[in-house]
Amino acid sequence: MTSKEAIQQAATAVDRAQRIAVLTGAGVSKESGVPTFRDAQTGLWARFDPQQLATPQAFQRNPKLVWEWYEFRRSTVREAKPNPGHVALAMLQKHYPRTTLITQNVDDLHEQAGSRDVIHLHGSIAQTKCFGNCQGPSTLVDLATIDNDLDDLPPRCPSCGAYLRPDVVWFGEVLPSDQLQRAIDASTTCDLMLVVGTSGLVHPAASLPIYAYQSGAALIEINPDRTPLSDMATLRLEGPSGEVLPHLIEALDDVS
Ligand code: BV8
Ligand code: ZN
Repeated sequence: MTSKEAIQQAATAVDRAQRIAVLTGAGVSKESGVPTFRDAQTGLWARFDPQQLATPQAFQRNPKLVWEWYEFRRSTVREAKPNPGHVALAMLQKHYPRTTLITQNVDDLHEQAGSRDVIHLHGSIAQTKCFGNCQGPSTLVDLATIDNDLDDLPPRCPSCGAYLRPDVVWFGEVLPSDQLQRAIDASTTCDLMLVVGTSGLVHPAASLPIYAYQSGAALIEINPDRTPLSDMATLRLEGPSGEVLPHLIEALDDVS
């Protein structure tokens, strides 16, 4: 099937759907210049495996190294702008209000593009919290309000003196239960799920399309590569989301 026909079919499925869920992964931010988790890391981080750094053990073993990795990634995210894929998803939500956007990403590019009420399964790299959550989960700390002694990194919690850390979910940590529950509810009640830019390898996020499929929803996968979720997809739109999603939104004009 040519990609034009596939786009038309996808547009018809979107237009007919009563409730749409969208699950995005790092691939949707790639065209904004934010490397995906599976991309080879660059520069001085090239020799590190993100999965080995994004853990509480790595932070406890070498807090300064992990803190500086996140500072590097934060600076990349700060420079990044939403790409046409993010904008297309915001337009989808606007034209089809019963669309729930669930992201695994820790950037805020969906919000910058105009998406609202985004479910963040893995936290936010822009936020910082006390490692001990001394005031309760999450004890957020505004870095601008503390003196950031560059010779003593990571900075320390002003309340209890523990190290500060990024407000993201590390491997081996549980996801925020309210966000996860909202995501499960959206996945089990939708009749269409768009799965965009995710390798489908990280759980429990990768289970959401399976829940949707098992609940009878159609899945449309948007990804240049195949993933473990591809076999469940009713339709695959092969290509970068920054190109495919705008075509999908354009095609909606012909079907609605
Ligand atoms: C937990 C924040 C339990 C940090 C992240 C069940 C089965 C197997 C394993 C487990 C399981 N349950 C738990 C586990 C362990 C683990 C896990 O899943 N391991 C995997 C790797 C085997 N899960 C966890 O540890 C989770 N916690 O379950 O806790 C628990 C229970 C009780 C008590 C204690 C604990 C926590 C997981 C969250 C980890 N944190 N992020 C940070 O960012 O630093 S996940 C991190 O990796 C990212 O946030 C992202 O979510 C994920 C990477 O996935 P993707 O987003 O898919 O990105 P990826 O690079 O993999 O793929 C990109 C895709 O885009 C590719 O397909 C590519 O083809 C495509 N692409 C490329 N270019 C484009 C594109 N697509 C579109 N357009 C393009 N232009
Ligand atoms: Zn504290």
